[in-house]
Amino acid sequence: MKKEYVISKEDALMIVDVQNDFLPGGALPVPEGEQVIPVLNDYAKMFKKAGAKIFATRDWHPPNHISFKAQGGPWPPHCVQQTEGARFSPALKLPEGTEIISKATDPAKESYSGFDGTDLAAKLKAQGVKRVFVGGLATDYCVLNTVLDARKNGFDTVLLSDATRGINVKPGDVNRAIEQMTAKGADQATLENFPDSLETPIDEEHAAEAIADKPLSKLEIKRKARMRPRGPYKRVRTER
Ligand code: VGL
Ligand code: ZN
Repeated sequence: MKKEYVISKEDALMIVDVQNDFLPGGALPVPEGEQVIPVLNDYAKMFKKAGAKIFATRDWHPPNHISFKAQGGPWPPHCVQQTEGARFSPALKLPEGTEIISKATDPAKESYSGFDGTDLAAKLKAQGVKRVFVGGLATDYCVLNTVLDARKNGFDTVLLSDATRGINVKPGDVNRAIEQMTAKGADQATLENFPDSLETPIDEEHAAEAIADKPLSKLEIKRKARMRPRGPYKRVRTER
């Protein structure tokens, strides 16, 4: 039977690192990373409507961060504080009241998790949050470690698997990350597991299609729209 989640004030949405450098044209692009944006916009709208908390984490490195190749780390320089690459994607619609959590700000320390070196756990607990839903970039680094830390901090945790993409430095990394999260008790969900999302009204542009093609559900119509080679996320980073 399909699981159905009902969002309440005791839930939080965690949007992990949807920053220009992790998107096409960025310094460390995650394959298909742009595909998470319209899905996360739907989740954000849904969580906002339900009165749930919304957090957006960002990788926020100093220019000499230990994870950069010049310092002997594995990554090209990315998400350097105050740069265009560190900004959230302009296509990401963060609802009013979204709390921003900056992480990995210490030059000498890598922190993939949004909980590591931040007050995220304290904030969630102070606000009575019991369950967190996590999506964003990248599945095999910051999403993985944020989910594992959410479990360590005692939160019920759900990976939004349609709203995350990974790097796969080694083939299979993403699958192994999902196995690790599942082994620690994280559940997995997609938009189909949120009955509320099906009530999202379709827009004018796609109304004709809805009538012409009756067997498609509203959710499927939205999905089809996302597959087209155009849309708000096509504009990401074209300014370069
Ligand atoms: C990340 C690699 C390096 C992430 C951050 O956000 O998943 N990955 N820094
Ligand atoms: Zn980083």
